[in-house]
Amino acid sequence: MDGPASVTQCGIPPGYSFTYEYVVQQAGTFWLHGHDHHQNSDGLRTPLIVYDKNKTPVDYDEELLLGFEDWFTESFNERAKLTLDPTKPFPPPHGYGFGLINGINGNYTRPLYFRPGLTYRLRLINMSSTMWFQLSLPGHTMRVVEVDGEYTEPQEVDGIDMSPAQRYSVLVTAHSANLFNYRYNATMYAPFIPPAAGLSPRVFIGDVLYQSGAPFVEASSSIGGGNFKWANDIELHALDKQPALPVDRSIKLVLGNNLYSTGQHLDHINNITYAQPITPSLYTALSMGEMAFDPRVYGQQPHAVILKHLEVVELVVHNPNTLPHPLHLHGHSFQITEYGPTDINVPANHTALPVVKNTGVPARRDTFVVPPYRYTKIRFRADNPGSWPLHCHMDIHFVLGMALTFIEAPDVLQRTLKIPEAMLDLCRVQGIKTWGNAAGNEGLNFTGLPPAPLFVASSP
Ligand SMILES: [Cu+2]
Repeated sequence: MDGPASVTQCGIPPGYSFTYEYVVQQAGTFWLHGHDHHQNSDGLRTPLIVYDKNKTPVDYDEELLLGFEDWFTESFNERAKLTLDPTKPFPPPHGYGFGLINGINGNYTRPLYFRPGLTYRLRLINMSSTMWFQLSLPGHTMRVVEVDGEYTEPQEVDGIDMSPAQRYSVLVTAHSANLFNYRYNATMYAPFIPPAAGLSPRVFIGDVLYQSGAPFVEASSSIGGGNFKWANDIELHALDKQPALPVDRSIKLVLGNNLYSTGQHLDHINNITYAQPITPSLYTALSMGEMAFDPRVYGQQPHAVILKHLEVVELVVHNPNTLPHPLHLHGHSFQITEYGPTDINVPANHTALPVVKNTGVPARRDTFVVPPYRYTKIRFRADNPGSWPLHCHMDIHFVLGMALTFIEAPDVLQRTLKIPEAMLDLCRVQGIKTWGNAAGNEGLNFTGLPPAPLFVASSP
């Protein structure tokens, strides 16, 4: 019931409907979105809040939601055409996105209404396809208590900085008197989009209203400057105090963008540029018997990595590029254990930042950033049999192939999982086989699957 097209199911065809039924196992701040190509970029997305069944482990009086989105005047396809054309300027005309907060132009979003003395849980969700968002409430203190659906020990910060797909909950206690009103500051930016007055970054100033008519307290300190403290996931600790897992297997992944034999510059992980199989990878895992352990049956471009049931996997993800990549792993929360400098293709004039680790009680989350010329290490236990994508959550990078597929415990899957007929029907009505290898054939016969573009090592 995870949703990604050609991974766990066939997409819902136009004019059809499908009901997702699943046991909710995790409370927290989530969102849902179309997961076929660039559907998220074109707006198929919405917040999804899961409340605790029992008492919430952090105390607050009320909660407020701020959902952040980027919005462009062109469709994804129109924008991609301009962005990927090396003869066109970057960003393309109108390429500076607009920012939406709670679904409307962020300049017109309803104020946050505070009552004196109450503690609010602000749920923050960045549903953008491309842009980062920062939030601060000058004159108030924030305490981080949740990251991507995982509670953390409360930690005081001045601001939150979210990549696409990341979420946070912060507690804010209102002042005890309602003599003044305040403002919040939401800044939309992307580390790779050049500044342009009023366009990048785009700043949205919203009201924090205690009493209408009361004077506003203007921000005295500069956001992001001096001692300003952003939330930093490597410094957070899981509330349940789960220690760093002992690693059974370490997997090195290198992110990149290179020239391929098609003449295009494509994104890749370990030189393989992702493309969807014909038969969803999960159905291949279920129907190929012993061969389900052979990564080749999933096809070359779906880039299957087979995980053994219950092994603790460490991913060491290197980013020898100038852009940060926000990577989302499906099916797991993972521990954030280390950031450090990559040793791959580093320009001579680059100043390496030091290694930072959290191998005591790390925070868990489901979307992590690999900054430029850094690596990030994460750990998780392969205790959720399935087929789970790892992919960049900037839509353009996902579309260009920065993704792979973890095939987790196919033996356990084959013993325990039965796909509902209504889900298989989504494939049948589209003439897609629900068994066999990536091409819907026996063994290693891939007739019908387009050939994988070849990696060309040296870019012109
Ligand atoms: Cu990316």
